[in-house]
Amino acid sequence: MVATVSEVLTVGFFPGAFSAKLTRLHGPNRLGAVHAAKQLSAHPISQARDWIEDAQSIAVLTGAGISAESGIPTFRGPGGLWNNRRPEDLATPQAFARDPKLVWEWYVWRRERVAAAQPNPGHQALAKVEARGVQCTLITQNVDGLHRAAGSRNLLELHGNLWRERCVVCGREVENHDSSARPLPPRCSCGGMLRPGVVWFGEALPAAAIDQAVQAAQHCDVFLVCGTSAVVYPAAALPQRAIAAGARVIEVNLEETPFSQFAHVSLRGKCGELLPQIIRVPPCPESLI
Ligand code: BJW
Ligand code: ZN
Repeated sequence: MVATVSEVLTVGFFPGAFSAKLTRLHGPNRLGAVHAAKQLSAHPISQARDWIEDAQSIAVLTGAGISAESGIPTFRGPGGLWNNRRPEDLATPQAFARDPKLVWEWYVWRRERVAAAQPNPGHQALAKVEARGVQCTLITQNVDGLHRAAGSRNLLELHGNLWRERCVVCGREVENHDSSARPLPPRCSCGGMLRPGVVWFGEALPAAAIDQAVQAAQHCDVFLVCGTSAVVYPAAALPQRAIAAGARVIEVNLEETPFSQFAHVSLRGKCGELLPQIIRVPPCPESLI
């Protein structure tokens, strides 16, 4: 068994202020010799760019941070949704059973914010990976639909979608983009209450989506972790699975997370600024004319 040495590099706030924090041995990597040569690359940004460019299969996990630059609040951290609200009051089945109107009012308020938002350069850079023709699975914890709006199609929405609604009685699912006033909670044609089509704490994730996400994590060459605090499971376990399966793992986050110490490259900064730097997009033929 041939082992490859990998370095964990962390970028500081100043260009070039990176340091090798840890050296460890990995099993053979699917990127093989090309990969081993490129790992000597000087700067973590060019290292990440090279790995992405050489990869035949890429998986990406995104969280609320990638939509922050579109004006959508994150959950944790400064200005986060959980700063002055308790998840137990708004994002559990028990909260909905107790006070469905309160829960719906919160989701209607969030729908209004999302309806006014546009995808940012972070979403757009990820959509371009797919458009480039490599195998790319975009796994998102976000419910805002901005990846689809940016053009991503091979998309797994692990925590559902803000615009979907599901009847608690007959299970019928509908998509509703109309945020206009209606009595809350809304009702299904069967008379049952409709609930937001998202995954709350204590609820199972959509089985097909999490199964495909695990497959993507275990079979990719490069796994990108973007704008997530990496504390909510089972999504937070995906990057670890990718590492165990031999993928190169790149984290992009404004701050250090519990996962940072395990990433092969951990880049500190905004998704909207760093992703366009590490995802090189070939120029369109027209722009060469
Ligand atoms: C930037 C940036 C920029 C900012 N650029 N970066 C103990 C007790 C109870 C439960 C558990 C427990 N231990 C484990 C559990 C399970 C639980 C869990 O993980 N809890 C932990 C919190 C401890 N998980 C679950 O309950 C899940 N279900 C489950 O496990 O089911 C088991 C089961 C099996 C079979 C049958 C039944 C059950 C479900 C989890 C659902 C999570 N739901 C939410 C709400 C979704 C709907 C909605 O949106 O309303 O999902 S919670 C919330 O957290 C949301 C997010 O998707 C998720 C993750 O957050 P995310 O995306 O990481 O955002 P933030 O805010 O945390 O982080 C943002 C990051 O971006 C930060 O790091 C910033 O630095 C960074 N950033 N700007 C780059 N511009
Ligand atoms: Zn119904």
